[in-house]
Amino acid sequence: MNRYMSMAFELARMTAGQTGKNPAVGAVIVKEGKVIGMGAHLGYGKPHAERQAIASCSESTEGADIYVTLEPCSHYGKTPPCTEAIIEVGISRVFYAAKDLNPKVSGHQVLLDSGIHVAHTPDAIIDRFYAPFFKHLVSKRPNVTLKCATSLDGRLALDDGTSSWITGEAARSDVHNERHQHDAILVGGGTLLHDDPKLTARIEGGGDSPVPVILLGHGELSDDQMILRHPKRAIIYTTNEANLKYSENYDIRIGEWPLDAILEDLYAQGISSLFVEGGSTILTSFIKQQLYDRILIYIAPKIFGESRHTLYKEQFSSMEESVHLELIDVEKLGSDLKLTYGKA
Ligand code: AOF
Ligand code: ZN
Repeated sequence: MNRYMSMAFELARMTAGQTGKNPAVGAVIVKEGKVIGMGAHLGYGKPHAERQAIASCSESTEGADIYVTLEPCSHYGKTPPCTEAIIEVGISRVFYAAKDLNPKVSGHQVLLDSGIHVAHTPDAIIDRFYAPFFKHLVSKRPNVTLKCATSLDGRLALDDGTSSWITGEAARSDVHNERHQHDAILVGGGTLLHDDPKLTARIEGGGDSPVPVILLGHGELSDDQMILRHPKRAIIYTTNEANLKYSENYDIRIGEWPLDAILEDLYAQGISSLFVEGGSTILTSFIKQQLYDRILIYIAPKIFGESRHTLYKEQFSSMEESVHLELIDVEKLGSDLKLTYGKA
């Protein structure tokens, strides 16, 4: 990868997880071998990377080159087209790495038509970085990551339900990093009422906590739930109208909501990535309905023995029917393992 593109990519990577439905993008402006500006898209609805980079320049951009990780946009969305800004300030060459598959975007052609030199310089690592963005753009639902921590024998808890502190410090801080990278975090009513989780992202220097989403079923909220103190307003799907008394604190959505309708509803609210933390009833439903993109399993070096609390709560009558996954990554975190799977 060209070193200016690599610098732009670093800017994009640093802002991953804070741009919501939008992709994280970085841009670097170079003139006569000198970096004269740089910028990143810092949040949903905020100026795009190219405009940030242009605004940061203290000298003329006339005749300069711009390196952008994604094809510049050419449409009026929440912000005006980047192509207009690039043309206006006299940039003469544009290098971009990933093609924007958003059908509204045809920046390459627009720039060419205005006489600018445009080069698409694809890079496998940058394409992989944008794959989740293009996935939800097409599926119109958030990318779903299922997460669970298990014992070596695949149990989520002891038979009596004890499940705290399964994995060690390194695995737990990795989970907080994953939370930070997702727009929303989902748990079932059982987990909420039994464990009273905070559902925040606690990483060094703070962290951007995901919106809590609770599939409460017929359960009833109380006045002392931890999520009351969550920095973001939780969305609660429930069949129990008694929960309407918490409408000031939460976004209460009454009714029988099938999972796919919930995902559509969340996407319509700007949520493009969802981190599902269980419990096992919830994990089972997502797996059974094939509504996931990745499964993260953190395995502790412990044996829980006989326990009802398994990752998948149903039985299969044949090997073919069982859930088949593809192993994507293996990481050692302290004494624990982090396994990342996709659909086979
Ligand atoms: C760019 N540079 O930094 C980003 C781009 O609603 P808007 O105006 O923010 O537009 C969002 C779309 O723009 C998004 O779906 C994607 O196609 C593109 N994102 N484009 O030129 C950027 N973030
Ligand atoms: Zn743009």
